[in-house]
Amino acid sequence: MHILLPKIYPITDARLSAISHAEQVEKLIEGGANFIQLREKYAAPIEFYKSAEIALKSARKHNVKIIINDRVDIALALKADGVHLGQEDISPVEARKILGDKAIIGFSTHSVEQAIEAIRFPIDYVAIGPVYATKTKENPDAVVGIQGLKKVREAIGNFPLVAIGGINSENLSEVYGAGADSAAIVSGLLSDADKINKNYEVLSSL
Ligand code: 3NM
Repeated sequence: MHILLPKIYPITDARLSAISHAEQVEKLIEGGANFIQLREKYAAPIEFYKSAEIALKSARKHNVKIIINDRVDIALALKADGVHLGQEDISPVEARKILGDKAIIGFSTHSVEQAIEAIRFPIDYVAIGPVYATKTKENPDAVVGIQGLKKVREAIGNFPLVAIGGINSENLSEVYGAGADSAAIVSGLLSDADKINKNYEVLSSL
């Protein structure tokens, strides 16, 4: 099942923005976002669950899709629109069994080989990264670069492809030029909470 990805795919970060997932979602929606991933690497599962529940309520009011990072259980419990899985999370095959046909399932890859393997899974999009150096992820994989992104695009045909890692207004056009359908962005969107809506507007107009 392939989906139509947004050009800009925001991913929340409560530490970096210093505001809640729900507040980030509201600001992103003000800026025009309609597809947002909630990512929480530090809080306890109960805290993430509660804060995702509030974020999801405001998303629902605006018909905005919410994808939960890593946690299939939280996505299922909250009836979120989908889940984004990493190489060390439960397999997309199991996630598909749990969440059903309608769920959106994304899968992170960090090399051409992983991307080729990924498209055999029952997923809706592949993410490749980090395209550029990033400070947002702890222990990131090696930078794949624009050349790596191009190679992934060539290897996976027209499969929906998200680029991630160090993307900002300056390198965005290069990322699309290399074949990404969508750019997933954390720090380039929300490191200054007061500018989140404006940043989304600007990035999505490029
Ligand atoms: N995943 P920023 S890089 C969450 O390579 C994440 O799979 C990556 O944040 C990967 O836009 C990354 O601030 C961090 O660089 C992206």
